[in-house]
Amino acid sequence: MVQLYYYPSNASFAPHVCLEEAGADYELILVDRSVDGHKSADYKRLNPSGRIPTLIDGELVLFETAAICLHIADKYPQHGLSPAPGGAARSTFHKWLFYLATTVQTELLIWFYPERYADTDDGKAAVKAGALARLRDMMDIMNDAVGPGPWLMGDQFTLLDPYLLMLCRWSNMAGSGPRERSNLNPYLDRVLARPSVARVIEQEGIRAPFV
Ligand SMILES: N[C@@H](CCC(=O)N[C@@H](CS)C(=O)NCC(=O)O)C(=O)O
Repeated sequence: MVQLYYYPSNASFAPHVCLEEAGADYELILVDRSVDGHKSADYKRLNPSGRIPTLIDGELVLFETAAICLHIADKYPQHGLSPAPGGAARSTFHKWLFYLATTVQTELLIWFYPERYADTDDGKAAVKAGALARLRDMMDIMNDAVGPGPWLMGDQFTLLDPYLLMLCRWSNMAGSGPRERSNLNPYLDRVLARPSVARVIEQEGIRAPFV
């Protein structure tokens, strides 16, 4: 059985949805952020970055959200959480996965942790304002990318969809207005309507509205 170290509404959300989509046999392990559990020596032995999530699958210990989602997709290929290797769809899928993980998610971390980039209150406010302006541009890009959907990859629901849903939730907290975008707005409702997503929201005890 695989184990997912998680905290409600953290980056563990997308892998958690992937496990549900795949019908996987898994165990959730709460990392108690209220006592900085993600910075404990025991946790950092698994994930030296001291961040959430981490996935254990037998001898394999994985961190990095995108790598964990890809591992689940590869382990349960019958659920089609990623396009088959070798074609244009797979390369397009990689493009969006890297964009979400390395550009959008990173910008969100700058908005959520401005103290890592500036010391003064004014400096932190400037860091957040810059991140928010870039997040607005990114929401425009993702709005165009989603188009009429129904999913980011068109007809195929993939791991990109819970990933983007999760980032839109955080981006909404930052004030970038994903719900104000004409394609993203109905898209978010479609992803939220997936039974797997509803189960994860309930299991993690996340209050409505999600985004
Ligand atoms: N690139 C990492 C980022 C993970 C990450 O930043 N997780 C947040 C929670 S959403 C975290 O653990 N933050 C605590 C910290 O940065 O100290 C990933 O995708 O797994």
